Amino acid sequence: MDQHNHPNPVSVIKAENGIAVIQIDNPPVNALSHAVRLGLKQAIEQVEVDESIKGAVLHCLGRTFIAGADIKELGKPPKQPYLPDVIAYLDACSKPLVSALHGTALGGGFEVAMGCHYRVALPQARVGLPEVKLGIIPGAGGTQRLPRLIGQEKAADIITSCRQVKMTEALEIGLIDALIDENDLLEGAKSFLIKQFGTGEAPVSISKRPIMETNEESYASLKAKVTKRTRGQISPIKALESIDNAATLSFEEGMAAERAIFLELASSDQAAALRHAFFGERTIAKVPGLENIDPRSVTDVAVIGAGNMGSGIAAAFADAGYSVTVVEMSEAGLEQGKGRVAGIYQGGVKRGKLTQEQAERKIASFSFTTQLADLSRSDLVIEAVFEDMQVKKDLFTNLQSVVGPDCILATNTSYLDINEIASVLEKPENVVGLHFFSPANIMKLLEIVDAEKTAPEVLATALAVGKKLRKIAVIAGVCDGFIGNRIWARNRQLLEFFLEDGAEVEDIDKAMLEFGFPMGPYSVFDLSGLDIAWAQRKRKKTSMKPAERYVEIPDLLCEQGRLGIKAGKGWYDYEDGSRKPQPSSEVAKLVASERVRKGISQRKLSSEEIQKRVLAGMINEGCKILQEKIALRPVDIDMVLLNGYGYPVWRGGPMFAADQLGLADIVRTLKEMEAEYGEGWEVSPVLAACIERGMKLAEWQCTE
Ligand code: T1G
Repeated sequence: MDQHNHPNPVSVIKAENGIAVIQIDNPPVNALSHAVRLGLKQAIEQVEVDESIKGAVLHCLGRTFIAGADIKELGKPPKQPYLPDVIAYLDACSKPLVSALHGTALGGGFEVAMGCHYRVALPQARVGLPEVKLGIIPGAGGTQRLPRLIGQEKAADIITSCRQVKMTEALEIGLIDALIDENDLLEGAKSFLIKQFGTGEAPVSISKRPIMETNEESYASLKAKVTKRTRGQISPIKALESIDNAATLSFEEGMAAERAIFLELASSDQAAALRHAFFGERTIAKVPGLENIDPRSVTDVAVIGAGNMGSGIAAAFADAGYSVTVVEMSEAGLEQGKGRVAGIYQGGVKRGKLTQEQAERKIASFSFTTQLADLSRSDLVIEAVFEDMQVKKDLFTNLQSVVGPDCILATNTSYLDINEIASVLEKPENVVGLHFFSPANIMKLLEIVDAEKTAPEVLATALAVGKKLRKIAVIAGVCDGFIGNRIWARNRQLLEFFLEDGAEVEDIDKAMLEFGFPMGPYSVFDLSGLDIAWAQRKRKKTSMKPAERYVEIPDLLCEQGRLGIKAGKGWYDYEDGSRKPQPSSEVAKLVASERVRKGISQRKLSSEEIQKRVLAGMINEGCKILQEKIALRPVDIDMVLLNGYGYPVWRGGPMFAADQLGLADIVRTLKEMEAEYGEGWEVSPVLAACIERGMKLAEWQCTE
């Protein structure tokens, strides 16, 4: 049901013992829309004037307590009554109020709860203040009340990490007053209030309490860590500033300062980008044409090939509750595979995420086999074997005689043509690409590759599986590199041009770090090893047009054994087993001599120019992907880059940036690039079409 049109989302129900229930019903997540804020204000006024009411429980219908402000309203001019004012009414209520929490009480939802005198919750509930993730700060007292409730350090941890706090911790640190163990939350909350009446103690609202004591030293160290981690993102630092105010200003002054920061951030580019990411994650799951198609049921999953990728995929499925069989063709391979799977969980033990017993139970839950015949009951088989067309075709041919008619055969190939793999099968409609990113049990991104003959039901099943795996699952069409690797390959080419034209390796890395990527690209290449890309380059070179510019430097590096960190040298030097990159004079010399050989006169490139071109290059390739209908919508491309390639989430993704910066500007940069780089760098007609029609790139439909 539409959140805005839901009638009377707030009502006051009178009950026995003088306790009223303020009930909120605003599906799906009881967001604090304008109607809810208005309803809450009126409800409190009613509670205040009705002499038969001695206290009230704030309770929500549906799957959750209030999950926060209505994100769709953020960024638009706020409408009265504003949330901080509504919460001030709760806070000032002369009758005790208890909020009864279930589901997720997040953001403004938890701020409402902190406006009440008490908080009780079901054991499965979670609370948190995730505003920073939306590029804002808690804007309805969160930064002022939370330090009063639990101290500045803990408040800063919760607000800057955006984590959802479980109830055992919430009770321990004082976020809630009691757990309601019985099934009936509402009854439990009423009993709690009656017990409070019995104590005879007057409740003290959080705003009237002094700030809880804070360990100054560890608070300072937390602040330093946050500052380091959030390079480029404004909201976490602003949240810390506001939490600091809680100690130095009065409650009222602190609230005013919080509001000012909140309003400034709510209309910022970063907040718009982060809202785009929030809704984007949800949009990609809505695929036109699949809305009414029931997915097949999937419980038994087999993964063939237990290398790093295969064992990560197997762990991802096991962690999501699937029954998993791991297949290797030889006993020796299987032993190694077992070792890799065990290694994943032992790593969890080392990092304190799992107990030894939990790890052992997990490891014991896998089946291992060398026989394809053991897969007769599989619902989904994913191959993660060697990237070779014939190997994959043979494997799928053998599989089709073993598995049932509805078994989905998925390939994890990164570059091979899935249409060709499917062509050898009797039921090509059962073939789909499931392109995971390494480590597959950790990385959020999953590209679901829709091949020519993939059945809609198979695609719907892949999406449902992606959701259960808690991945960001994006549908892509078949092409070299699908969405992510295709854009990345283009970007890699550009980074090589920068180098050959005059920038140094470390300048390029610095520019990309400043842009917000977690690592410089050349450091990443060294980390992943240069040999895989080398093999691809050799393969691609054969299909390149003669006029296409080709930079030989990476090949020369590989020929000299500079294969990355694992070789102790790559784009950088790594001395004595260290993983810290040191600029390499050998590489600098090699680059310089290539410039001379090709007659390129060196030109310095500023960080700004590097960043501008990288972005324009990604946008252009993204537009070509749209035009070829490889991606369904621009937002799908953004979600790929944000979740698999380290693109800074607070920038929203390249396609989002194109609209933010203006398409005409992007085209200008692209024309310069086309003039310099030539073949392969033609400006996509999608951009010209959008400009001509006066529309945003975000509005581009895959049906165009
Ligand atoms: N506003 C508007 N729509 C929302 C929403 C919200 N806060 N939360 C969810 N939705 C929509 C969502 O788009 C989807 O719609 C549907 O609800 C179900 O969501 C003043 C300013 C609560 C944990 O950041 O984390 O308070 O796609 O698919 O997996 O300080 O939604 O079906 O059309 O995600 O069960 C702070 C955001 C706001 C919480 C449920 N709050 N939401 O997860 O379902 S800022 C948040 C979530 C704030 C104050 C500030 C999750 C969830 P559709 P879903 P789910």
